Amino acid sequence: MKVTSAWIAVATLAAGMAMHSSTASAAIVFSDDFNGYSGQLNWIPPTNWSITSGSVDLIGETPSGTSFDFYPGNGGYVDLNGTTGSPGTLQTLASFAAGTYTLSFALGGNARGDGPKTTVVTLGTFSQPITLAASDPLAIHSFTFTTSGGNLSFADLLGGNGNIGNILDNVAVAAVPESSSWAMVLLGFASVGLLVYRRRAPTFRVI
Ligand SMILES: [Ca+2]
Ligand SMILES: [Ca+2]
Repeated sequence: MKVTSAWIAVATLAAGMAMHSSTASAAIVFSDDFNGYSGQLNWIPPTNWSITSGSVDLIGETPSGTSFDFYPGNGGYVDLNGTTGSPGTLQTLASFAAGTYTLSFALGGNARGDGPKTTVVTLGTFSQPITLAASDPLAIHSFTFTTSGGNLSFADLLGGNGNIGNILDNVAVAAVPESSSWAMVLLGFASVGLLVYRRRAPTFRVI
């Protein structure tokens, strides 16, 4: 095999690998594990979030102590129904640009024996309701989607006891590079490499 065709083979392989692993190379643009906040019923987030309707509680094991620790070992987390009887909407202060994202978060059942609760997750044109039974474990949910952009929100719907909601933790948003732009970047590198090789080629030629 000639070196030039080897170059092309390597570049093609690299481009193919990039296309298949674009999710893995996604860059985290927002994350919150709720571990650094003081616990508070009817929580007023000091940063990152606002409450746009109803109320939520910041509970679990927090720097201010341990309260209502339904999922021990997870530090602080959010009960999406506060203590006002109105389920809450927790919304990021940040607005995300239009694009493709992988959103992951931990969501658990209410753990207090109330009926099933529905949390609606929204980011622009992406919207996903998730209904959990009281005993459903705190588990990772992950979605990759292309959206018009906007703020990310988690909203519990009204149902059952308005002070008892699903439990939210470990929210992360990663921007996923477009496969085509990755391929273009790699094609660019390959072209530069080819030019460098051609310029240097006489130096390495051994007969
Ligand atoms: Ca946590
Ligand atoms: Ca509550």
